[in-house]
Amino acid sequence: MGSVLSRPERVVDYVPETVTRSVKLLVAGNFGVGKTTFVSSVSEIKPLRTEETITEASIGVDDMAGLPEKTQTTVAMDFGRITLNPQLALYLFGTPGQQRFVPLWEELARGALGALVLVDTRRIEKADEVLSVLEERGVPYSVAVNEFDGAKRYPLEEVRDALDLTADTPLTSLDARNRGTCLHSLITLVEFLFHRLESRL
Ligand SMILES: Nc1nc2c(ncn2[C@@H]2O[C@H](COP(=O)(O)OP(=O)(O)OP(=O)(O)O)[C@@H](O)[C@H]2O)c(=O)[nH]1
Ligand SMILES: [Mg+2]
Repeated sequence: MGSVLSRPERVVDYVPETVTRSVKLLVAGNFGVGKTTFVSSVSEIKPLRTEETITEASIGVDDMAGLPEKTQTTVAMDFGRITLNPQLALYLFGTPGQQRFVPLWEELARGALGALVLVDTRRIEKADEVLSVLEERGVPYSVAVNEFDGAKRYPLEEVRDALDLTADTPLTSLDARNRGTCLHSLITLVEFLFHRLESRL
């Protein structure tokens, strides 16, 4: 097996026989923060996407502010897989970002070990609801700032304060189009979740 950084051209559509452990993770975040892009960047199988074209029916319902070029939105989920090391497969479920789909999370969150929450610092206040939903459902999470082109960069400590994250919540930054940065955030989440599990044994 090659490095996870060199994607095997998505020819791997089976789970390698060496895999002994599989983990379900959510990729969450509010509307348009880059969840579908993230799952697509990371997945070693052709990701399942359930995107629909945004229509006029969205006006006044979905939060389009700051996203004038967005034409598609996830209506059910994104799905991808990555074999992080020969023994460990991650199944990634990207949530739909629009508020009206939050009830769907109930199903998606079932059995998830944790969540990676993407945030866009230009609309950081929108992340609060996402974090609350995860906290209510007892899903542990880490946070990653998706650094959009042209968005102001803030020190991560400022982001931590703005989101009121606890000191042990992992916080990273990434570019959802860049596989290496996405993997870094994913590995940080997995290490956090495994340490958390071990400390409870
Ligand atoms: N510049 C830049 N653009 C990005 C990045 N990530 C996503 N985008 C773009 O931002 C838009 C929204 O990305 P999506 O991946 O659809 O976001 P999403 O969170 O899945 O959106 P919903 O499913 O509607 O909630 C798309 O046009 C992406 O091409 C990024 O890291 N940098
Ligand atoms: Mg999406």
